[in-house]
Amino acid sequence: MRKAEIERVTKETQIKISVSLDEKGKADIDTGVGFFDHMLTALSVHSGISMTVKVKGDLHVDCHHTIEDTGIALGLALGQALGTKSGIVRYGTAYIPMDESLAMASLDLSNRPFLVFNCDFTNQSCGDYDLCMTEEFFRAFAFNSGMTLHINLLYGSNDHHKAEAVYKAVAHALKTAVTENKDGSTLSTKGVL
Ligand SMILES: [Mn+2]
Repeated sequence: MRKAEIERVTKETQIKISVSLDEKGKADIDTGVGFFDHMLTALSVHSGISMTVKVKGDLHVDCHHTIEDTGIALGLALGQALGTKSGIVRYGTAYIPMDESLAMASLDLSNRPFLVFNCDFTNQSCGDYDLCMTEEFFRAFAFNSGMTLHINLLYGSNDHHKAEAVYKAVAHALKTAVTENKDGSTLSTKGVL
């Protein structure tokens, strides 16, 4: 099962998203922001989570609403697909290099939304993607999926590499965390998340 579909429409964005946790990372992404499509494709392929993401946003303003609202809807879809979050590994941590850059992501599918984000960019944008939206995307994604998410860029110089290493590190941490555990139990001393 482990699937979900979300449709979210506001005056700023129209979003349709579906995710499937057990269908091998097939990505069909169109947000209107090329570099963001590149990042979400990496998130899907490297997490092993199939994602269809179709967004029509107010790009005549800038990319802010499009990226933040995609994070909200994708987070809601992930949370819905995970249900009670029982029967999964729950935690994941990954270090991912991309050439000179090294990113670490560590996450807990805990229903305790939190974001720690330590990554500075040199430039304002990659293509029409504002790099400051990386933090906004992951905040929306973490808060709407019920995830504690820590992102640290250890070092790097090229902004494209830095951002891509971050998205891929989150993807690999997520891949581990959503894996079903053998006995289907809830990994919590409280017995419930
Ligand atoms: Mn790239």
